[in-house]
Amino acid sequence: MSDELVLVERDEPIAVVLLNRPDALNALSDELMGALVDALRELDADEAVGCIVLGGSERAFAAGADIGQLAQASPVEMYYQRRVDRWDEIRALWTPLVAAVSGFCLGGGCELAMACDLIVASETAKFGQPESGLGLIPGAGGTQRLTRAVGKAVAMDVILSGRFLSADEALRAGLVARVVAKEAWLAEAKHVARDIAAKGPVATRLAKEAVDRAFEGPLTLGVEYERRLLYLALASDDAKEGLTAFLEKRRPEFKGR
Ligand code: CO8
Repeated sequence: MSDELVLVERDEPIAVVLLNRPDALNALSDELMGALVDALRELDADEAVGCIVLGGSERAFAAGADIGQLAQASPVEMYYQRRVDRWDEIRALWTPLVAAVSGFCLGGGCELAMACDLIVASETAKFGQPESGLGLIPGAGGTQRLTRAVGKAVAMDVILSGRFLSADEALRAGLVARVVAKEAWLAEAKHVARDIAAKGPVATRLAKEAVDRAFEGPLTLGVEYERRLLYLALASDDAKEGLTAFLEKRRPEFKGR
């Protein structure tokens, strides 16, 4: 068993990043988050990687922030060191990110999955924001992203009562994109990632940016923003190749340009 906190496997055009703190159900210590952000940044800079899968183990995607570290944390230090700000770097990645969730996906773990672009879940997955049981509230986007994903009623229930959502409930509520049999959680996420990576890289990156806009600001501005990104996509070599390949009845060869 490796003692690396994060395991990275390149299988181009995708890469798989697995959280690896099995003894603590992948609790997101500062060290683990640092290693994760470094690994993701490196993969994001690699043009050969068209989509990244982020997963944990079969038992747990991640059971939240490291409670031992949180109990020792000085709020003022956390504020000045901008400890939670590094989570924003995950949202700033260009490369599409698929969360592969099996087992516990709680607190900061649920927030990490929601920071990805979409979630593929095992039927065993349990989603929750149990911070209220610790006398805390979510702090890495949970109150905002969960509410936008599932609406106020379910978000209030989950965040205030600490109730876990089953994979099927999460699917019905709109939190996850696909639920699969327990042995298929990682294989299906890789399959989705390969589908994404086979598309035009400029297009998938711009589309991700445009969809994210749906969660910020008014609809008219989002639609205007999308239109400008479409013009940018149209100017790419990938779009010329994709359109020409369709007309010539052949498979496109995208270059990410
Ligand atoms: N932090 C540290 N260690 C943990 C955590 C955690 N979040 N979760 C589990 N562990 C450890 C346990 O202490 C235990 O260690 P040991 O074997 O040494 O005693 C080991 O993992 C296995 O856990 P359990 O024995 O408890 O396993 P069970 O199957 O009985 O229970 C549960 C599994 C239900 C997941 C249970 O472990 C649990 O309730 N964990 C805590 C869940 C939780 O409250 N998460 C929220 C944490 S707070 C948070 O995420 C705030 C985020 C704020 C933003 C980020 C700021 C940096």
